[in-house]
Amino acid sequence: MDAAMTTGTDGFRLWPGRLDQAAQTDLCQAVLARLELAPAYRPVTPGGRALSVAMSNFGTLGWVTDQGGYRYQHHHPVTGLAWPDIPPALLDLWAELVDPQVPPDACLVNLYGTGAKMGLHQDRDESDLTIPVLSVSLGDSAQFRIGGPLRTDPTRSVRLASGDVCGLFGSARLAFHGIDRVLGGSSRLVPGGGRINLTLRRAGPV
Ligand code: MD3
Ligand code: FE
Repeated sequence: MDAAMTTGTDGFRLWPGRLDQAAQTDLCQAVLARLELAPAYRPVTPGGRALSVAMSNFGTLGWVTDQGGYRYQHHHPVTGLAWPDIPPALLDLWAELVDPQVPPDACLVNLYGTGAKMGLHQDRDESDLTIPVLSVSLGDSAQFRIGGPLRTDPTRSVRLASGDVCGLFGSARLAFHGIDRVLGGSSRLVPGGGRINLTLRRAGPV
């Protein structure tokens, strides 16, 4: 049993400060280097509205949204290139905290500038919705909201800071969740400020 704390929503696990300062710096560097090859872009919803969050992906599959809908695909929608590899430190984290037998094949990169947020939603575009999701936060802190499997379920708010890792296991996997706001200027990790969230998933069949 490690030091992870379990919170009120069953299956939501938070490891505060799981990455130390050196690990955060190294991971941020690994992410920024890959974004040179797979630039973050502002996706649009199927309804045609631009998200306030900029996105890119690492891994064999990347999550995209456009007027054609939500899906996973092998190529960056702007460059047409394959996504860069998932940083090895993230694969190690998944093996330790989730499952060494079934690795993630998708790492969504969310970049939050001042004023960016993400509305309440479920993640359900993956082929096996019983496989957990693991999320790593870097840079500015965020006010994260998580509820239950119904949009109308009560929600609670959790502060996610740089170096925090959270896991969505069991019933939390289908919980509605979102980012209410980012606390600008709360970290100096990301050059130019802002928040980077890295979400590891198994999107394709096992
Ligand atoms: C709860 N990202 O990319 S990470 C997303 O901070 C997303 O960028 C947020 O929601 C962010 O889909 C939240 C924490 C997280 C990730 C996946 C989840 C919470 C989750 C899946 C199910 C339930
Ligand atoms: Fe999500």
